[in-house]
Amino acid sequence: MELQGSIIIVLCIFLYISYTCPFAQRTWIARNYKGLQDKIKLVPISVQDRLAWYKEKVYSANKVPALEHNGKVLDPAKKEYGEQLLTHVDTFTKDVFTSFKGDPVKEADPAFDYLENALQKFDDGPFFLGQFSLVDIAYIPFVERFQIYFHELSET
Ligand SMILES: N[C@@H](CCC(=O)N[C@@H](CS)C(=O)NCC(=O)O)C(=O)O
Repeated sequence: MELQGSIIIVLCIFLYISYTCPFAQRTWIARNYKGLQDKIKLVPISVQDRLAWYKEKVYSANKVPALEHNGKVLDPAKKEYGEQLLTHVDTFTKDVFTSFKGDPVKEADPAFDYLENALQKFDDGPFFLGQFSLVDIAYIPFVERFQIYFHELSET
């Protein structure tokens, strides 16, 4: 086989599980159901006897399951919180638009407090989930327009 000049891309995806963990078993079933046994390698670990490298290098919450994709760990806590924030986006925009009919500065306050609070949750970057994600894309087109509206309101 002639490999010279070719680019070989090796995908390394590892699913860390514990055989006794029901949360991990869900992901294991999903991987098998999707026929991804060759692409996602199982790494069974013992929850009772976790090694220090797991917490340090893989998942700081020190729980299973965890999915590592090319050296990057997909954090289940971020996934869950991201889904929560995506579910909330319509409530946020509705609450702010509704506040325009009354006293916007006062009535929109809780809606923005929710976002302020969400932005404190992960500290590995300035975005909702730390690093840039779909959640930022969902919110920012509205937030930047609301910012202009409230800025103009504060000038009148
Ligand atoms: N969905 C949750 C729960 C996972 C979970 O609680 N796994 C248990 C095993 S079934 C675990 O790793 N426990 C270890 C610990 O809490 O220290 C997560 O991924 O954060």
